[in-house]
Amino acid sequence: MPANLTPEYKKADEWFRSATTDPERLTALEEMLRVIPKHKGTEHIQADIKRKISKIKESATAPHRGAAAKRVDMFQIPKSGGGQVALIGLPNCGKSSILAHLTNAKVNVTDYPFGTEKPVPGMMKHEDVPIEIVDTPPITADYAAPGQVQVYRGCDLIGIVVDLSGDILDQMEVCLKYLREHRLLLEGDGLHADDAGQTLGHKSLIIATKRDIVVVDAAATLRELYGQSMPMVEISTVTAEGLLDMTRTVFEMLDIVRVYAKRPGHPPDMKEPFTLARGSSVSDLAYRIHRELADKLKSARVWNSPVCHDGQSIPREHIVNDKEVIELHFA
Ligand SMILES: Nc1nc2c(ncn2[C@@H]2O[C@H](COP(=O)(O)OP(=O)(O)O)[C@@H](O)[C@H]2O)c(=O)[nH]1
Ligand SMILES: [Mg+2]
Repeated sequence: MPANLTPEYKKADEWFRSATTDPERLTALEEMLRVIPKHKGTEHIQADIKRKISKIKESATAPHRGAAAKRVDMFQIPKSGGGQVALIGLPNCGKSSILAHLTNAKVNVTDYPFGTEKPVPGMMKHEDVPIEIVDTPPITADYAAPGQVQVYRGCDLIGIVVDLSGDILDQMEVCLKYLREHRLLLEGDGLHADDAGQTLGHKSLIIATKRDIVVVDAAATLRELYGQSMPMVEISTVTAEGLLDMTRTVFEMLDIVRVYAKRPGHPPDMKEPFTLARGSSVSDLAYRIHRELADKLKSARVWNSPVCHDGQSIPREHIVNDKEVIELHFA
């Protein structure tokens, strides 16, 4: 009996074939199983999908052994700082220049394409908040480095870098196609969840570069076409215009707050704020500072708060605000 597979199924199958990690493969397989027409002609395919699903699930729970488990994956960037933004863009659009300008990372800025071969993380700052930014190899209409998708899967925010002096529409289309194919945008398929219940879609913003050399107003066109769907900033790494706006927008989109911890009888540590997800409480802060101590948190006081007066006692449930100074008293 013919299988008569639907376009929907073929799309899921393509997704499976392009998937680069087991969690993504698993999600794609589950999608295939969900959309496959259920009749006799597809029974063998259904069985095959189920077999693949159990195999992945088994390997996920099996203890890792030998060298294979230890292999370092260069596309797996461990996170640090208040959040991680990963750049995506075509060759020469200015990705590496952003890192060269804002971080200490050693990147290759080149006037020829494909100067960046592997992802390179660097630390930029919004005021005193460190935010990690990841430079990546370029993508084109037909090529992206195998494994690159993992960088985007793991980040908090995707920065679509568009060279204003180039073909802006083509660049946007290539990036959006790649992100959509991998369910990385917060729209349509991006809302698809992985097996841990996490949506695959990520927030994204457009970083329009080379503002200094554009004559015609390409930025206005870009904003008109895509400004509704995501925030956009215009920058130049030559004149440094727009860079503060970029780091501020990234900070706001990360939905984090910074707070300064204070020990009773000591001045607050204003050098290194703690960054917490917006909506976190005083208990969450205590937990961040010291797991074991969190249970012993007795009381807390706050300064520089938009909702309390300086020195006010606050309960452990108090939702912390950006820039608050919090004094923690442990039993
Ligand atoms: N005028 C101007 N040139 C830039 C700007 N950003 C990058 N470039 C140039 O564009 C070329 C490619 O930059 P690069 O950062 O290596 O791009 P990547 O391939 O996306 O990493 C280099 O010659 C840079 O000097 C900018 O804001 N203004
Ligand atoms: Mg580069």
